[in-house]
Amino acid sequence: MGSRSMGSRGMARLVVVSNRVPSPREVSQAAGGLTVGLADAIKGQPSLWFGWSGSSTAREGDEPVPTAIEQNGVTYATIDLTARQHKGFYQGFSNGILWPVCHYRLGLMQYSREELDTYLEVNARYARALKALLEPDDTIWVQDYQLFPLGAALRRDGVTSRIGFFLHIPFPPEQLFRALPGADLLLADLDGYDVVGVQTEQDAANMNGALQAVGVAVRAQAYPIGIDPKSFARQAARGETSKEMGRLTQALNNRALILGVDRLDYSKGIPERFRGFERLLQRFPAHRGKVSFMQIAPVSRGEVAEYKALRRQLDELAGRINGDWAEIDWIPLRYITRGLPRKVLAGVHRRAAVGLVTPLRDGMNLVAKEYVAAQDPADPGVLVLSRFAGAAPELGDAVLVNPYDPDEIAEALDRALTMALPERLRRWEAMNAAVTRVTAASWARGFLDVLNNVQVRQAA
Ligand code: ADQ
Repeated sequence: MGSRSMGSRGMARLVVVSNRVPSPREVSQAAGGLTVGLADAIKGQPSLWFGWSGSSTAREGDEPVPTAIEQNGVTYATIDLTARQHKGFYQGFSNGILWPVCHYRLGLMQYSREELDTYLEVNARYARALKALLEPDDTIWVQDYQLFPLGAALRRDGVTSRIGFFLHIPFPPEQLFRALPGADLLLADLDGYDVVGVQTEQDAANMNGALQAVGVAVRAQAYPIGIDPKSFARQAARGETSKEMGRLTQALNNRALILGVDRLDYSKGIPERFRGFERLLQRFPAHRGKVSFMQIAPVSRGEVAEYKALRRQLDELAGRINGDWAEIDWIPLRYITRGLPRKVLAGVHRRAAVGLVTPLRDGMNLVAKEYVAAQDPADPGVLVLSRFAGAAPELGDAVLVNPYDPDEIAEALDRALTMALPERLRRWEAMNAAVTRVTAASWARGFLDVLNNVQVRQAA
């Protein structure tokens, strides 16, 4: 087996690199999938977690000096960026260019060559700072779209260790990705990795098509990510007896709850979902006054123009739908732009008769898996899920919809709200088996077992 199973003396150190490094406290209380999976992977073995500190106060021209803290055998090392680097690398190329392209939204890409250059510059900066911290036996695992070129940058600096890369977001078809100026460069840089992982078979096929088209040898494989279903189910059951849940019960007044939970992001299809709910009220009058749709969508990337526009659009849409449909004793749509504590969120999931998860495109979508894990096994709710979520192939027993069609969302909602218990049970059991089969921990283990078994490269 790989070096993870070797005696502690020979155990390779695991080096995780991600754009943001969680604090030791965030790791110990890890709630979201990525941190849970990685926290589990680093547990019990010497590890280093490297990335950006969150500060953009570095001075132009200064070489970064990592700040390191150690806790429970894990070293957390971070570097600062300059304000210019943060803007060009993070807001600009990562979130304003790569994010829309990878989510099939070429029209939203605001390309600038300067931002591509800053992206490459910051990746080279990460590589230099990381190299100084490396030991010969390290296994390096790079996370996500902010760091496509990091492996190649490390190789250029002479690093021969095993390096893996996992892309958390979708990878679009070759023709679409290669419309991005600089795409071929990013694809060529993937050759710096020994193992490249993506979420789904579709993403792997797309990426491999692109790699083949530019003559790059490395190939991607699907490693779908999961959650920690046991702990989420436990939190959901516990959350049910909380004070907040009492208030929710009162507010619902026996109405069925439809729930949406997402970061406020245009990839999540929230406006389309609001329209789908409105179509339900228009076309299926029996539900009027009997359902309550709650959308929890904490603001994210609030400084990027597209996200500001989306927020305005949702404010307006929510106001209009409520204005058109509310009664003196009924508000159809509740819209919250703040996050909720994990326990409360899990309890709300359990309470919801319908989990409405309709991204236009999503790498995986952990919210869909969390909704399933949170259900009461004796009386589960129904998941309405976009065909374009990475979770759809695993959760084929959801009511699947095309999220661009409000009528299809309305029909799926009607079906979910009227579904009899035996069908709900059958669907939930199949989905729960899938959510239990692939967890955050098994995802990380699966990837690292492959990575730890590749041949280490020879020094050039
Ligand atoms: P995200 O786009 O952030 O992740 P998702 O997979 O749904 O999407 O994960 C979000 C996490 O944040 C979930 O654990 C969820 O519970 C939590 N969260 C969301 N809204 C919240 C709220 N209102 N309050 C509290 N918590 C909230 C990216 C990719 C996904 C991929 C993941 C992991 O875009 O496709 O599944 O990485 O690989």
